[in-house]
Amino acid sequence: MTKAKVVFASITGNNEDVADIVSEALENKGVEVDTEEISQCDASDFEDVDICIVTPYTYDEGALPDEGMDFFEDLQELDLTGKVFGVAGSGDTFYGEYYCVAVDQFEEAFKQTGATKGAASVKINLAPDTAEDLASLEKFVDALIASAAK
Ligand code: FMN
Repeated sequence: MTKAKVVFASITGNNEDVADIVSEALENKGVEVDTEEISQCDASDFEDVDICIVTPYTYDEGALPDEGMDFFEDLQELDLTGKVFGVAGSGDTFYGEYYCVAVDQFEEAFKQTGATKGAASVKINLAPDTAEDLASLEKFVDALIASAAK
């Protein structure tokens, strides 16, 4: 059975919601999923799964989640060759050029690991509650599953 781990960073709940939507969609498609808050787990947990996902918020003009800094540093040191990764996060378009910068930074960190980008990164404005948001997250999950099956 394909295994996935979804790691979220969230203060006000939007990225936890993104993680829940992604996790549920994966489960509905037969993937075994473990979902955890970023400060409660280790980046090395990704070594035990096929699909590695992070859903981070962005703060203070492009800053990564404070509580996720250790995870972010450790992630870049891993060898995740043969695994598939995806990043989907909520930010706020109000922040202009800093919109969802953490999503781009986690994508760059994953690239250091040798993992394969299984889906285009998804950026959600605030709560993931529009039909468009849900469709893009569904597409994200489908692409990750297809990539993991290759
Ligand atoms: N969103 C961005 O996209 N870029 C930012 O630089 C950014 N800075 C923020 C700074 C502050 C002080 C606050 C309160 C929010 C900021 N945001 C920024 C918006 C949050 O990322 C957005 O509200 C997100 O949905 C929060 O996720 P959460 O509900 O999972 O905590």
